[in-house]
Amino acid sequence: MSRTKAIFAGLLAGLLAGIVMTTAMLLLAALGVATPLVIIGDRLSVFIPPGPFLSLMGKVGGYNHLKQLGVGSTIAGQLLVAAIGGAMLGLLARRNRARASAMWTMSIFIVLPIVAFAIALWPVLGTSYVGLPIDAARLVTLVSFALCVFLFERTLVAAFQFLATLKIGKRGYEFTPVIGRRAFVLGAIGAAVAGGGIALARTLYRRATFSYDGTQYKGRIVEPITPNELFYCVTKNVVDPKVNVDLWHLEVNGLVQNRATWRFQDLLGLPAREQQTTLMCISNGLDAGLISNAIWKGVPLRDLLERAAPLSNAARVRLHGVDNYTDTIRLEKAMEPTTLLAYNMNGVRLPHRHGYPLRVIVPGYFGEKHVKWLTRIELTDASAKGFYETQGWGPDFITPTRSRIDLPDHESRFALGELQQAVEVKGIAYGGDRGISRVELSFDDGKSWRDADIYYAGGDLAWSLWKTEWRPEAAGDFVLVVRATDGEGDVQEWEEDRSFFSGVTGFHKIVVRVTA
Ligand SMILES: Nc1nc2c(c(=O)[nH]1)N[C@H]1C(S)=C(S)[C@@H](COP(=O)(O)O)O[C@H]1N2
Ligand SMILES: [Mo]
Repeated sequence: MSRTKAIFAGLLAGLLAGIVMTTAMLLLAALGVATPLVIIGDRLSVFIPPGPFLSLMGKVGGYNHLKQLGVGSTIAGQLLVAAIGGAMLGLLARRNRARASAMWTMSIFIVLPIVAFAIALWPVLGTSYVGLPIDAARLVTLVSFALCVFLFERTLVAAFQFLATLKIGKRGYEFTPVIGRRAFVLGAIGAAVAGGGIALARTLYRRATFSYDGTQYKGRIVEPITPNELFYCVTKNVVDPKVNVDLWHLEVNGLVQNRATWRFQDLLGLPAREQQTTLMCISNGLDAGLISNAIWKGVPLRDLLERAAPLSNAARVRLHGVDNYTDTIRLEKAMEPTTLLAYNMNGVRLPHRHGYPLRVIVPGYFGEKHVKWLTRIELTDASAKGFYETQGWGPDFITPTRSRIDLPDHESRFALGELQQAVEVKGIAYGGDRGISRVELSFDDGKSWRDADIYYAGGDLAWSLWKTEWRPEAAGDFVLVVRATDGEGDVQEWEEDRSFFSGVTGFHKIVVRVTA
């Protein structure tokens, strides 16, 4: 068998086996199992610092495109590695038939990948999009991966043997004269399987988060309480979990005296608390709408922690979602009565995209800490870090005071002669868990200020809504600026030396053009 023919047969067999394996992974993904297609991205993204992360995001056109690129290149990379693996098999089989025994191919193409997979992806193996507890999820992920590589190895060997015919003797595999026809048959099989894979990928694409990830809530539509369908949404996932509550449970473990697991029904039986709390993403720009307000109902985290009895060296609480997302909060913050394990949002069960069946509410902290699809509460020492924190966001995640003008629109125009009534100026003001005591407006880019009317006071943990009437007296370009004072009397400010990755501070400004 010539060297070229051996490589060609191996490449083709490898590619076919790669397609079969990828299709199997897509099928598993459709069943809610974590596959390398997405968890490799999860594992790698924590190593990208926020600066390069954002510039990469900008280059590819946003978070959703970055995720698509991640999955796409993982599939492409997988097929490439599969083809190279096949070529390797071709070369070795040609040189030494004994080395291509089942023992050998199984070690190289099954055992080695499983070991590498388990080691490299250990932190993200406990992922389940149907909500299996972390340890069970890790086992399912590993067994599923093992199945995929087994399928790869068997397909590879069978396809290679189909292309090459065994000849007795030391010369190993030998091609039959009909290799062209056989290659065609294999190609047809590959195309058929790839067709199935593409159909599966389409189904998954429809289920993916692309339609709603990055949803903002701002402008004319803003009300005191954000309706669930309009609540801003951010997720690291390509396909979000859809938790089956019968498979799911909540664990409390780590540095505690009494470990515990809770079923959803048990949590519903505990004394509940209802509170209005605003959430805002750390990446929310001054004029952006990654901020919303809802009424959350659930169990204070403290009630579960007290029963678990944290050990004296416990300093932080690590919160794990079923999607391998984690974040941590200080134990003292976790013990505050307003830090909730929420199961209701505006009077109904949490929608899937907002963390069904259970999420954490941490008033006064950026959205990152409000872990969705919560499945484990782990008491840890002081060094534990979360997903975005590992990337380099933070460090403190406490929300500074912010405000935004929702009406009129930036760069809107009014003609003095046509203005029958005053221009309505309105917006939001948010002071973390400190509340809002005052809102002021400037119509001259901050030179002078006047009070706006707070027409909806959301309390300490939520935003307040304000409005004021404006009667421009002359034509010209006006720069409108808003600034809020929190409940502790601190005026919103621009912290010059604060990193963008700690969440921006400053003032929202708009330009309004008034013509004669
Ligand atoms: N499990 C999990 N929790 C998560 C995230 C995630 O990707 N996975 N994203 C976080 C981020 S970055 C934000 S801003 C908030 C958004 O919550 P929302 O989509 O309900 O508005 O959820 C946080 N909790
Ligand atoms: Mo976020």
